[in-house]
Amino acid sequence: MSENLIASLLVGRNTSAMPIEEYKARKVALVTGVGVGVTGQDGSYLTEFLLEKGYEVHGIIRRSSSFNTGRIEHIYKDRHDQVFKHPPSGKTDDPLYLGVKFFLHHGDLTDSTCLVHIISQIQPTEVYNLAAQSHVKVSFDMSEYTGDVDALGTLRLLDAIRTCGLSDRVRFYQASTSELYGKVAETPQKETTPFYPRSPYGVAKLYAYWITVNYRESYDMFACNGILFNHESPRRGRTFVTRKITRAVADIHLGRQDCLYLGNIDAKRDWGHARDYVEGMWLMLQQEKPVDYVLATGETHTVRSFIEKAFRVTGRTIVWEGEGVNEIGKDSETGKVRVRIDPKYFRPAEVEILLGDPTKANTEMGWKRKVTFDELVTEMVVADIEGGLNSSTLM
Ligand code: NDP
Ligand code: GDR
Repeated sequence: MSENLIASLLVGRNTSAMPIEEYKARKVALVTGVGVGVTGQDGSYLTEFLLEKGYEVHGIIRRSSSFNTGRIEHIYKDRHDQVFKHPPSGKTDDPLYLGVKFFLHHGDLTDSTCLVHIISQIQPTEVYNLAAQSHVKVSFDMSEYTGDVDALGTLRLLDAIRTCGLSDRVRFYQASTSELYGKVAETPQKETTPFYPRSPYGVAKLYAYWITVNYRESYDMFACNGILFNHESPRRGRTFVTRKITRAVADIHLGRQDCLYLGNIDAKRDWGHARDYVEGMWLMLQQEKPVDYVLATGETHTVRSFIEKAFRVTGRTIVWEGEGVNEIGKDSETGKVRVRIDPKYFRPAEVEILLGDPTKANTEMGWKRKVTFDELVTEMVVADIEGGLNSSTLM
């Protein structure tokens, strides 16, 4: 059965008769990884960004027994809600009205059938594959699952586009990562730096990277990889180190916590703000040709220095004593121990340093990060203090 015949048998929008240029002129995005509850950092920022650009946005979410659209609550309105049918201002650019262009679909990257079905229904012009088991430490405990979602999930999505006969009509973005560099071959890392992943997550993402390149070369698809260095925000998942730190600093400030337990505080990362990075994702799909780009700040900082800066936002100075697993961080004024090392957070293999070179993205796409390291840390700490004061569970 030909791909086009399969596509025509599927229930969906009738775009098959539409000339290719007319099809491509539409602005319909499919985003995986918009998340329910407290995940989906990038998906939520990207969805906002695309809605503001006038896109119709479709998000894939997994079924959850505790359904909670926390990250996207402000842009997702129930279809029967009178508010968005008649926005208070009467203007179609009212943020409340934007919700009318945002749709959620239940799906999973482990389920090919549902991916084919969703793509055939919505007939997207751009697909952003952000869904992943994205926690590096967890990938050591759930390596097979991580491979299934992060590696094969990408293959399933690319194949679903082909099965629907849309290879020449869809632009595809793959959320690749600086974890590909792992045990780094050179510093700073750029598009040509060899890969040496150090975790089941990194290895799964390596497959995803290459299958994206392979589909571009084999089927002439507009498919590209964004090799993104760490990016954070107040919406960052709570178990990633930056958010774990800013939440603890806020809770210590509010008298709700005594001490923060961490693993390797000498690891170095190139941390930017997620809002800047989703713009880079979109820019990659607006280029004339599909090309892979590094997005990074070009600065690296230790986890230790993130901790110091975060405490400083609340007026506290941390001084360090001891060595190795016995090292502690004390409040210089009160002498209270605020940071301790817990080896359970060490990884079987660590990525010691990451530092990206974003020159290519800067010169070819005009992309540059806007938010500095200090601004990022401050925004996250302040948001966690405000969230703590409001006892919000959505942050
Ligand atoms: P998050 O972990 O916050 O979000 C990942 C999303 O993927 C969640 O919404 C999760 O849904 C969803 N997901 C997980 N498994 C599946 C599945 N089987 N099917 C469908 N959806 C699934 O990640 P980020 O927003 O931080 O990152 C987005 C992407 O970018 C990820 O692929 C990540 O690996 C990559 N990346 C991130 C970087 C960063 O610094 N943030 C840097 C480089 C790459 P649920 O809520 O149901 O769990
Ligand atoms: P990373 O982010 O592994 O770089 O992956 P994470 O914030 O988890 O770790 C950064 C560094 O901090 C060290 N660390 C700790 N990490 C966590 N999570 N918890 C701790 O208690 C702790 N103590 C020290 C880690 O060892 C590490 O060196 C993120 C994810 O978003 C990936 O999906 C993405 O691909 C990469 O960034 C780029």
